[in-house]
Parts: sequence; structure tokens; C-alpha cells
Amino acid sequence: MATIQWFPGHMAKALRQVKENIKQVDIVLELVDARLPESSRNPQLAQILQNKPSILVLTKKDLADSQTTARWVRYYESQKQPAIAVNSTTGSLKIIEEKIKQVLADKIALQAEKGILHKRIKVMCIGIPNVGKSTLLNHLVKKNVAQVGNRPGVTKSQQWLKAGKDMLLLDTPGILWPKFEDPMIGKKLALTGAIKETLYAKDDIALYLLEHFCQFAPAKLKEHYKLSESDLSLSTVDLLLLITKKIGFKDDYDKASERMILECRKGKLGRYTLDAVPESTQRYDG
Ligand SMILES: Nc1nc2c(ncn2[C@@H]2O[C@H](COP(=O)(O)OP(=O)(O)OP(=O)(O)O)[C@@H](O)[C@H]2O)c(=O)[nH]1
Ligand SMILES: [Mg+2]
Repeated sequence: MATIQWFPGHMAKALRQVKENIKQVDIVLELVDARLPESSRNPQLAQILQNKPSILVLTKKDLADSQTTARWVRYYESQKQPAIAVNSTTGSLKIIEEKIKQVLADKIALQAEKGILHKRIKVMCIGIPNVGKSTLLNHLVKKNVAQVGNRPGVTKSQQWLKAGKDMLLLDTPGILWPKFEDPMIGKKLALTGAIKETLYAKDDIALYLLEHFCQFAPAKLKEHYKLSESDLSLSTVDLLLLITKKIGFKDDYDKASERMILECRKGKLGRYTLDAVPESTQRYDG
């Protein structure tokens, strides 16, 4: 299978702007996709964040396996990285405001001692493309001020937004990193929609999808594509050809791959998490 290569071009500029603005914010919301919390975490950001208070926000929790998400959150908290999981398309995001105030409690108390009250908290929101940065900020602002869209690269430049009297929020363009050390990361990011579709071969990603679901959620695959038990032991290439026929695309497996990827993103194959929680946290189970 081909390795997805990503040359970040304009993302280098976006990264530079993050470095410039980090000094003037109180806290960073680092957004990752709950379906792949580690693979969607930009390794370049760790160095930039350093001692800046941050919260790891696992977005799209409605699409991820809920037990695994809970374990991921506990894992990060056990690593002293404050973390929460959210679905930004519904319900209240009060939980984020509360978490921000909790993480900054000492700083706010110190300011209060000095007589500084009601200082707006400056929050920067960062993460890979399409992870839901603008959606989450719109929720916090309670207005649709930031443009959102279900494709990577919607936000083109940084934008400050006011959220009530308490917070100032900075929306930023999604940033990927120049090279994925592990080609699986590219496949996971492509499957979940962080990479422009012109940059990967759809059949490669559909084959990855089949590999994952055959191993971790065969029942869902069987049910959705009306497969028999023996179909599941076919090679993934033969399975792709079979599904292509079953969904009426004859031998157009590129079109079938596109359909399968979109259905998977929409949750038609059920909730799934592509990244496994490190073994050490298994003890948290049950
Ligand atoms: N199911 C689900 N969809 C979400 C969630 N958050 C965001 N989305 C969807 O994800 C897509 C991308 O959202 P955006 O807010 O534009 O993402 P972004 O991170 O700002 O993307 P860029 O500006 O391209 O970097 C949109 O279709 C949102 O509706 C969530 O918690 N659950
Ligand atoms: Mg955006």
C-alpha cells in the first residue's frame, strides 16, 4: 500500500502563528479526534506547548467507542494531561468552561489576591484539520461566527472570538505535520477525514477500513454490507470487490471505496476507535 505523503505548505505558516500567539494566551485547547486520539495528535505541538496549561479535548465522542474513549481520558489524566471528551454538535459545552476554570484555578486565585477580577481568559484552540475546532468555538460563543465544514482546511486564518464576559477564544487553521513516521497514521487520518481526498488513494483507505473492521467489528461489517460468515474470511481485496458488486457499483471499486469511507465516517458501521489505549491502563477497566 502507498504511504500518504503530506507536504504542509501553508501549514508551516499556521504553525508559526501558533508559536507567536502562544505567549499571549492563558490556556490551549488541543483538539484530537476521539476515534484516534494519539494518531490525530500533532507531535510538533508538544514542544510548542511546553509549560503552557492545556486541555486535551477528544472531539466527536459520539462517533467513537464510548468505553475506549473513557479509558483514553483516564489514560491522559493519569499522565497529568487534563483531558475531556465532547460531542460539539449537540448539548452544552459547559464542561469545557468548567475544565478551563479548574485547570487555571491557581492562576485565577492569584489574580483575585492581587485584586484582578473578571479578567477574560484567553484560550487558543489548536489541532489537525477537520477535528472540530471551529464547531467547538461556535458552541462556546453561542453563535455561528466561525465557518465550519465537513472537509479539511475550512479555517484559513486565525480569528479571535468573544465568549460571554469570561473568555476570548482564538480559532486557528488545522495543522498536520510534514511526515507521518508510521504510514498507519496517514491511513487513519484519511479514513476519518483529516486529509484532503486528492492526497490519498481511496481503495487503499477502503482496504484499511476492511482490515480494521474484519478484526475489531466484523458483525457490523457483516450486517451493513449483508455479508455471510465465510465472506469475512476472504482477503480484504476480494472483500472490497465483493462489496463493490453488492452495493451495485459493478467493478468500479474506486467509487465503492469512496462510498464505504463516507459511510464509515458517518457512523453507519457503528462507533469505532482506531487507536488502542496503552496496555498499562487496562487496570482501569470495569
Ligand atoms: N459527529 C460530530 N461531528 C462533529 C463534532 N465536532 C465537529 N463535527 C463536525 O466536523 C466537521 C468539521 O468541523 P470544523 O469545526 O469545521 O473543523 P475544524 O477543526 O475547524 O476544521 P479546519 O478549519 O478545516 O481545520 C463539521 O462537519 C462538524 O459538524 C462532534 O463532536 N461530533
Ligand atoms: Mg475551522
